[in-house]
Formats: sequence, structure tokens, C-alpha cells
Amino acid sequence: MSKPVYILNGPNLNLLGAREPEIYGKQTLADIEDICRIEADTHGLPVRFHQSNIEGEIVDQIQEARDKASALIINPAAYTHSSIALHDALKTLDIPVIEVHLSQPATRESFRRRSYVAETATGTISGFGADSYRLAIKAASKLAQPDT
Ligand code: CA2
Repeated sequence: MSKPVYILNGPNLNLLGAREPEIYGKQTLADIEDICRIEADTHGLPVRFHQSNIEGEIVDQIQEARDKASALIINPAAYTHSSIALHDALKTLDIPVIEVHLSQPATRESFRRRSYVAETATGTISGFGADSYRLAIKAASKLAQPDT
């Protein structure tokens, strides 16, 4: 069995579907997890899906991914725009890192234009709603190295 793709989700994404559907869509995070698992299955990739509202827990997950994951997909939510701790943790990874966003932060408030994560990522996919995650898994399936 190959190493899983880690899919990490930051603060407030557990509220998806309940508020602001015009920005983030109607799907819940559980719906997005289902979409990810279905897409990953088509590529034969196992998935570890996680959400936390706590910055340090996300850092712990990134550190775990260093030797347990084949690729890391992360929607850091608001920590995208503030977290040097996530930036530093992500910089330690030797696996592909894909930053995802449901919305297109560049077209929103000016404080969303700065991403501390983008500088550490292999690439960023944003603005496609839940499809951003599906596209990120496609990218991960191309980039992830088979187990040695
Ligand atoms: O578009 C994205 O995926 C974001 O990462 C979502 C973050 C936002 O801070 C980023 O700039 C862009 C916000 C996630 C909060 O999700 C909510 C869901 C439902 C209700 C309220 C917030």
C-alpha cells in the first residue's frame, strides 16, 4: 500500500455549508472529504483527511507528513494569511505540497492577497469550490513519488 496523501484543513472549514454559501459553496466538509476519497480512489491513492481550528495541531500534522505522506494538500484557511509557523513547517517537507482554496482570495479583501503558504508550495489551486480539492488530488497523483 502506498503512503497516503495528507489533506489538511484549517480553521472554520468545519462550518462549511452552514454559512456564506455564496463564497464557499453549499457543500459541507464531509461532502468535500467524500469527493476527495472518490477522486483519490480513481488514482489508487489512500487519503488521510484532517481539519483543525488549532494552528499547532496543523503543524503536528505537517510534521507527521514528513515521513508518512506521499504528498500534502492543504487549505490553511485564515492561517494562509498569517501563519509563519505553518510556513516554517511546510518548508521542511520534501514531498509535493499543494495549496488549495475554495474561493479565489486574490479577488477578495486585500489582506487575503498575502499567502505565507504559497512560498512553500509546489503549486496553488483556488477559486473552483470543491473542485479545487479534486484538481489538487489530480496534481498530487502526478507529482507523488511511488514508495521506495
Ligand atoms: O477560499 C478558501 O478556501 C479560504 O481558505 C477559506 C478561508 C479564508 O480565510 C481564506 O482566505 C480562503 C475561510 C474559511 C472559513 O470557512 C467558513 C465556512 C463557513 C462559514 C464561515 C467560514
